[in-house]
Amino acid sequence: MRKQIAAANWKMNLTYLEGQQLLGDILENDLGSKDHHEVIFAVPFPYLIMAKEKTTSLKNYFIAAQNCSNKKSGAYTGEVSVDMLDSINIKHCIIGHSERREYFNESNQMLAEKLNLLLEKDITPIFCCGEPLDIREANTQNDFVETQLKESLFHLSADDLKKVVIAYEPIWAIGTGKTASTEQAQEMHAHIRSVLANQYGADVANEISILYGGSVKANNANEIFASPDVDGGLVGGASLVALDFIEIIKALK
Ligand code: G2H
Repeated sequence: MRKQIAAANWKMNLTYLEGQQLLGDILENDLGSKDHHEVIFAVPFPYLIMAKEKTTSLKNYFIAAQNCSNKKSGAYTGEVSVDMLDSINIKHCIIGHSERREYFNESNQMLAEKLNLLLEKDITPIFCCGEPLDIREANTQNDFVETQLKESLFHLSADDLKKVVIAYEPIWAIGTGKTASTEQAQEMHAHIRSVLANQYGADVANEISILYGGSVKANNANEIFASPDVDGGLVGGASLVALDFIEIIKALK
């Protein structure tokens, strides 16, 4: 079975102490023990080492950065490099979240550069894609997402592609309380898998975990995750409440 993943994206929320408390509350339930399950916490940069220390002895729990630089090193004030993440043993990193694409002008090309740097260090990229509302209303979301995938991922070898986790996040569903319907999610996840299959073959495409993101909550995770091509979720708001995120972990197939 493909890896089923519950990934928390804390975004720019919580103080250090609040983050420590939240992690402690979730980890004392140790829910990530099924072999094909992974629980990932994408925490702000200053909390990475603390979070890493709290999870190192636990199976199937991982800590992710929420972003990384597309530059290797040098005079880029305020940036955090892949080598820095590697040096503190971080093994996952979100890239291309729509908030970064929109507010920080991240392009598909820039994300391809980040992917290369991450894969060189054997860090799993959680690559986000997804369409804005006007594209959904024009019913051109399949082409839009296909272009994101092609321009950022298709230079990779099949072996490298297999290391990538994809997160489909329709922008109109992020933090809005609106979720894609299970049919809309399944349809797009199947489309993403078929785009990958056309380029890399069905065996490769079938190995890739595709997460859904956008207002995943404790009360809708079961239904969303049940779809055959949905392999878990990237969760924002609901990952900030221990009991809610625990329910979401429990909803993994
Ligand atoms: C989408 C998601 C997490 P939320 O951005 O990446 O956030 O669950 O708050 O919609």
